Amino acid sequence: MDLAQSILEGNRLALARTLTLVENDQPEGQKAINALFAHTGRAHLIGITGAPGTGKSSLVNQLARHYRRPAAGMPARQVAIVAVDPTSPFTGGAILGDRIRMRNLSGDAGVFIRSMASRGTLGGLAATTASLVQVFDAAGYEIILIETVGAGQDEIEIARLAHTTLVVEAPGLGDDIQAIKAGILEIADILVINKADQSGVENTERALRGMLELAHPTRRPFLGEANPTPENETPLWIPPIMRTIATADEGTPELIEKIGEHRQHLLESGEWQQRERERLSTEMRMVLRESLLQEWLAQIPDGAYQAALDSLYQRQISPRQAVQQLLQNNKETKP
Ligand SMILES: Nc1nc2c(ncn2[C@@H]2O[C@H](COP(=O)(O)OP(=O)(O)OP(=O)(O)O)[C@@H](O)[C@H]2O)c(=O)[nH]1
Ligand SMILES: [Mg+2]
Repeated sequence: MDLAQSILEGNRLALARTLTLVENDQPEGQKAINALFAHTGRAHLIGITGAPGTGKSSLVNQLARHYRRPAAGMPARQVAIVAVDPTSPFTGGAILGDRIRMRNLSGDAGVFIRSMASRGTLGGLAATTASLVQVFDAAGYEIILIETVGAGQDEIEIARLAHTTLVVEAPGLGDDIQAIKAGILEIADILVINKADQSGVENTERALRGMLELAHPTRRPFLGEANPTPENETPLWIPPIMRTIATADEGTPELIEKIGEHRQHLLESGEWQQRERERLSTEMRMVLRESLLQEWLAQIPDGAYQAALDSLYQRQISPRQAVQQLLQNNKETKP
């Protein structure tokens, strides 16, 4: 079966098989991506991240339902959900929990849910997620929801993949400013206070607002400086704070509207195209670096790399000297 062709024809089995091949870094998976790549670039990638247990999966579930059954006049969108779980071996239960919470979506052919357990081998979690997303994009999934847990380097890298990133907080957690990692606030396009049925919502919102002002100070002209002409400036997006109750499906339509506004903002400001280009160039650079390294390592004399490392470990040479020596020796030993 030609996987790429079958995927383009809407074959879900081919899609599932390709996702597995891609996740396991199999050459067949890469071959499919090569054939599919021209069909990518249409999906809206939406990242959902935040501390464990804030209700991300419940929220993703509601978002997907609304995208499938939109308000009158809007077309239903095909939705893919990628649940990224970097600590999977230890939290197998959490994945199962996600599957159960998302059960009211199963049976809908317009939704495809994928839990990602492996870190992949080439380029790590972010690179593997990027590849999976490309497959979904080509397959015609217009909305791709990517759920990640926490604020580690992996999560931030994955968030950079998304066009729109939602950072989900819950009352109680947000009261402690220390609990909100500055890094994760920086990547937020929309802040969501979920579990708005619980007490402490106001405190959380106040804390978030305070942090937002630090992260995104509103620009005022200095004394004597001409007022910046708004027409000439790229409009600034200040992350809005939204409240939701995912378990009662409250606030979801408003959240979807904000997500749409953010998309519109990206398109009108030119940031959409800029983000796409940055992402693609980063991906190409990553692959190039890795390929050059592997190729070069394969053709240097046996033991040369280890010898350089040993000298380095004994502090006879610095890391730069080690590299210089390797590059030099390699040139000299070439015919
Ligand atoms: N009261 C209340 N509970 C909620 C709300 N949203 C989710 N929950 C509950 O919070 C718990 C965690 O929800 P999940 O959706 O699994 O949270 P998560 O952020 O995906 O969790 P991890 O993926 O494990 O980090 C579940 O018991 C949900 O039923 C809400 O708006 N209000
Ligand atoms: Mg979850």
